[in-house]
Amino acid sequence: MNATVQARAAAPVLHADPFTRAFMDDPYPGFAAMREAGPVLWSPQYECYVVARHDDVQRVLSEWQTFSSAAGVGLSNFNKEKPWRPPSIVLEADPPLHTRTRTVLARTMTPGIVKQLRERFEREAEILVDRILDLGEFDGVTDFGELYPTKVFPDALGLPQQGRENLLPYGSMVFNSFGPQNEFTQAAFANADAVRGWIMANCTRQALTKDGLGAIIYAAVDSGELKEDEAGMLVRSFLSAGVDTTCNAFGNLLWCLATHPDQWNKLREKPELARNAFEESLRYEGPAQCFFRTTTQETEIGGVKVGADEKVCAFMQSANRDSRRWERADEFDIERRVVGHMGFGTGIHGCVGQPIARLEGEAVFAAFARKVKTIELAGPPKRLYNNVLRAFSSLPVRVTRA
Ligand code: OVM
Repeated sequence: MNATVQARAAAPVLHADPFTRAFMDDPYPGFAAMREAGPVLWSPQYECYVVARHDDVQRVLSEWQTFSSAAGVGLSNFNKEKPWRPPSIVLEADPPLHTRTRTVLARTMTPGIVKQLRERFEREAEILVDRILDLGEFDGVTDFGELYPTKVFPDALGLPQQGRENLLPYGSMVFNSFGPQNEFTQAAFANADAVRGWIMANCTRQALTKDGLGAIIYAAVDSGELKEDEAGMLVRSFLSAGVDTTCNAFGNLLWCLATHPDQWNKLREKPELARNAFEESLRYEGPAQCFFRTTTQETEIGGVKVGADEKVCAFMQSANRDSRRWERADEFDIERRVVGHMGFGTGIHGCVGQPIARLEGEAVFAAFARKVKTIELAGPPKRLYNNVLRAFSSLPVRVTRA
């Protein structure tokens, strides 16, 4: 037995398959079993390690020197397999490349820019909430969760109107591709060429308005920080990470409110809790379940040896429910002190878009809290199956006006 095989054999075995409908229907017992089995598990099925406890997830996502992103943050190891698209120059990169590209992205989401966007975002939130109140009974995914981020975010970026229906299918391709090649990946890639074609065509300088966040990225070309094609790749990152995630987060929080009347009443009484309610929903029912890293050298996790060039899957949503870290981990509590959740990841790759995601969440759910009196499910929700995103495909909801 060589050292790698020996190390693999020393970790407890993960028998469950997290990338199945049965697991996704209710992942929490599966996550609890992973956390109980040990600090790090070995999945013989996927030939990867798995961490599911809060502290280990936090460490794997923080120690970028040992747990690299440059070989991909999905199951596929780019050292061994060709990626399906040119790797992201921020997500699928380590310093120093990552530092340079992230600096430019962060510049598009400063407090000053968020402040400028707020008025528009709040106006659109009012329109959205008025529309669902007019409907009375509506679908929390297609009439609510998907509508807002697919408008305000591309508007802010400076993307043309034509073809925006490609944004969600592209997000589905990107996030499914982080998992194994299975039925979900296959379905997501059904119309891949057309979707990818539109995305790439609309990442160019000419496609974007002169006054949006996209233009700020292209300004970094003019100042010599980026090459022209790198700016296009960073716009691609916005389109990959910025739409599907927020849409699903909105659906998930709506479901939380419809099924936790005590929390809904608290929010209705205090609409200023909207920002923390959104944050708590990212802990309790976050849209991003896991990301992978690749070991750059031999290391150990909780005393278990892990070899070099091994894939490690960090289950952020399990960390978010770890009772080692959270009191009443399985309770949805919008007044909880929720800092330290892994819904945005953590470390140098922690979500760069979180100021905009929070702005969207706060704007929509503050308007919701002010204008809505009652909320309840109007039928059984249906799950959307995606290797990495936790989401509903349909969420029948009934609301009445305050
Ligand atoms: C990117 C990208 C894609 C998906 C997610 C993400 C969570 C980034 O293309 O850079 O961050």
